[in-house]
Amino acid sequence: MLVLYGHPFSSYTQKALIALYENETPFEFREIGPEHPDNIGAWLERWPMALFPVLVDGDRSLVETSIIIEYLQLKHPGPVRLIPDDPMAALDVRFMDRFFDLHVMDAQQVAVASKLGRIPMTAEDGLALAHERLRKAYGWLEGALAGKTWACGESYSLADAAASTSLFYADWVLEITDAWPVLRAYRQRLLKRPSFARCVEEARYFRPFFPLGAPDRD
Ligand SMILES: N[C@@H](CCC(=O)N[C@@H](CS)C(=O)NCC(=O)O)C(=O)O
Repeated sequence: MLVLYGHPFSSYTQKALIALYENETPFEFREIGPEHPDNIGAWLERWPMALFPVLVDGDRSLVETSIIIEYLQLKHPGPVRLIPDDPMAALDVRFMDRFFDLHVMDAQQVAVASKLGRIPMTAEDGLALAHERLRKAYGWLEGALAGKTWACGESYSLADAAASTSLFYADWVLEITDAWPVLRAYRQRLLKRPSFARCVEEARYFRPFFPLGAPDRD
């Protein structure tokens, strides 16, 4: 049985959960939190970098969500293939996955990390920098997503898993208004995808803990 260590409100945990839910892959979820000290010990033993999620498959521990999702497709494939078989199409998917992690998720995390005092920057400066970076990313995505259903065309992929969670929280840091209509509509489509809709529901309880204050919207 696969085991996933993570937290339901964590964006990267949700990215891995999307892949598991898409293919209805059986797994056991072990929540990281003060109520589960055993899980914390087991998680840190497997990944001293202290980041989640971590996927455990027998003797093997996997970290980094993009790698976890690639691994699932190699070792526990299902009907939904999140990385295309065609190598050039796969390259496009991997690029967009990197874009969402590095230019959307990382950007919004600056606002959160500065608010929590985890980086040497005031919360005000952190929010300003996050806004600057997100405006650039939203602007680029507005063109890159034009005419597409999903990040790389008509097939839902790894890139959409990354987009779902990064855009979900980015919108809470800098709202994706009508100034970016293509991106706004894409985020709405992502929210309707059953695998991600399930993640959003499972994490709803934790919203009061969002460090910047969660807005009253999905
Ligand atoms: N690049 C990593 C990022 C993982 C990551 O940043 N996880 C966050 C949660 S979303 C974390 O573990 N943060 C540590 C903490 O909150 O203490 C991945 O793709 O898995």
